Formats: sequence, structure tokens, C-alpha cells
Amino acid sequence: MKNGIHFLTFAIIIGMFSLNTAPASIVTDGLVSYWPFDRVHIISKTATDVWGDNNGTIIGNPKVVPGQVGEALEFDGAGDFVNLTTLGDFGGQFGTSSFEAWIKTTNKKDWMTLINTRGMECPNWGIELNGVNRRNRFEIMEGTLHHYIGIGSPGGCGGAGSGGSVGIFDGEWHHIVYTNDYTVHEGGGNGKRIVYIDGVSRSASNHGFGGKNRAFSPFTAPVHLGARKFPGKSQGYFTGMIDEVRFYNRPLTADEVIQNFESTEPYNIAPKGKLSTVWGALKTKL
Ligand SMILES: [Ca+2]
Ligand SMILES: [Ca+2]
Repeated sequence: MKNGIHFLTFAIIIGMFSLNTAPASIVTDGLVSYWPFDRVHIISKTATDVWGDNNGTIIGNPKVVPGQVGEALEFDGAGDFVNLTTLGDFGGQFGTSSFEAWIKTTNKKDWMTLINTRGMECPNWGIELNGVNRRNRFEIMEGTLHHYIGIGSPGGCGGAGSGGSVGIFDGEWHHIVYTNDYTVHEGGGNGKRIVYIDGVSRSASNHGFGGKNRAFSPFTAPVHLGARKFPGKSQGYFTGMIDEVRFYNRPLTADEVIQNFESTEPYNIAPKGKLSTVWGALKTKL
């Protein structure tokens, strides 16, 4: 009987592992990093990257609160952000990408940063909110979307497009995906960026990057979530909640954006290192 119980325990644990290795319902092709901000994936000031090797460092005092999927981080607009590192090999390229996050805010008046990927060469990019005619980032303002890409030095890769209207400052969760491509487009230019809000393509812009086949320049400083980082100081702090942050090394398709938008399951793979710990404990017991 004792052996039977052991077998049952074993079977249950194997079952748990089987569950844990089931494919996530989100798109994983091209996934570089994924910070769920679920309580189980936050250890002290470390926000675990459950997919890649780019654990984030939490700065300030964001709170872990109920999120869109599992838990999320709540930023108070005063000194809170997450240092997501330079994203390793991915951040060292002139590549294509997608950035994705859920956000919840009611702040429609203060300039604030969602993501800031500070590279030295153009094009670099970010997503900011409530800014006014600021280049070098993608802006979401109540009523209008604007794209501002790259500082014009050297080589002048700046450009801007705008369109669509948004109403995301309503205190509800909204899903934002920003894709960067460098294919040649009918409308001209060799860079294309699309923003999807709540699964719908809301704005696209084409840009000429001086003939360079690149969608973004290497990240020469850590990518910041929730603040804009200038040398020696941070500013533009986000006020509200951010959840389920992901980077991909390619532009997601419209269908894939919808797939992620509709995914509500918390990421179910144990944080790295936990599996071997559980196995070790199991062996000891058996
Ligand atoms: Ca979460
Ligand atoms: Ca704070």
C-alpha cells in the first residue's frame, strides 16, 4: 500500500509536469523574453523572464496587484520602473521585433513612458503616452496615434505617421502590440511599424531609414519599462498597471496578435531552477 501511495504521488507529480510542459496559448515562435509579473515570477526585486534569460530588475516600489492575466505590476508615477536589460543577442541586432504589453491607466495628462529602448543609432524607438510632438518614439495620445521614429542624426532616419483614434485612458485593461519590420512598402520607405490596440491594427507607418535594412538599432543601454532613461537620470514615469510584457524577434501577424490578445491563461511553466529542486526533493522522499 505504501508503494501504491508513492506511485500515486509520483503519477500526480508527473501529471503536473505534463501540464507544465503543455504549449502556452500565446505565440511562442520568435518569443525572446516574457515577463508575466505574476507573483510566483517575482522574487524580491527580480522580475523573472520565464522564456529567455533577461530577468528584469524592479526599481522603486511598484506593487504586485491583480492583473489582466494573473498578477501585474502597479506603478505610482514616482520613481518606479523595471530595467529589462539590453536583451542579450536580440538587443544587439539591427532586427525586426514586436513589443507587447497590457496596460491600465487613467492618466491622460502626464507625459509617461511605457517602453524605452535606448539605442545610439537610428532608428531607436519607444512607446510613450501623452507626449506632445516628441520625436524618437511612438506616441499614444487620447484621440490620436502618432509615430515618431528615430533621431535624425546621423543620416536622418526620422519620420512620422499618424492615424486612428484611441481611447485607452479609461481605467480598463488594453492590449498593445507594436511591430517593427523593414520590408519595402507600397507607400514608400523600407521600414514599417504597426500598432495594434485590443487586437485591432490601429495605425501603420512607413519610414525610410536611409536605405538601411534595419527596424531598430542595437540596445546600447538597458531597456526600461515604465520610465524613459536619459544618461544619469530617469523620467516620464508610468502611472498605472502593466502586465504580460513580451518581446519577439519578428513582427507578429494580425492573427497572432489576436491569439495573444485572447490568451488569458497565466504562464504555467515553473520558474527556472524550480523543476530540479522539486525533482531533488522527490528523489529524497522516494
Ligand atoms: Ca501577469
Ligand atoms: Ca514609487
